[in-house]
Amino acid sequence: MFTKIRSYKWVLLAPAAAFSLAFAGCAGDDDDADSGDGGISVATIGGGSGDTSPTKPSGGGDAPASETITVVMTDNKFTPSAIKVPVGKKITFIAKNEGAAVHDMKILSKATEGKDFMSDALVNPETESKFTATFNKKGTVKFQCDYHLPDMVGTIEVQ
Ligand SMILES: [Cu+2]
Repeated sequence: MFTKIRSYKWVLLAPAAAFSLAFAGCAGDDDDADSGDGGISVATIGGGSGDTSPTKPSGGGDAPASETITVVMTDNKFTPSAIKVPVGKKITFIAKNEGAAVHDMKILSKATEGKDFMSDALVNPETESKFTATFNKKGTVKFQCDYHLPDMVGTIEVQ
């Protein structure tokens, strides 16, 4: 019984020893004692297992499901006035009034999306209005403030 266990251990160890000897023989003619064992395979294994951790932070949860775009309204313009959005993605617009006058933000999307998306009809100074829009057709859609045409306009490029 005892001898069986010992011989079994040797069976396990023997191939490893043979491999490292063979590897040492290939690696160098003179200093195989140093380079033969020399952490090459160990380093590779360590690096491999380390690769799994960076994927977790970049996974980023539910952020890709929707996008929030803040549009600042002053007297009398939108910032930004040229917006790009991905097609089919739910966009939350925050129309933020940082001007002294009343503004609104109306997206003229009725022709392509079946309806216009818009903020509250009256967005008072120092307030904001939040609304959502999903654009299912690629192209360029205009938006405007109904009170300050033709100055206060912008475009949304759906791509
Ligand atoms: Cu306005």
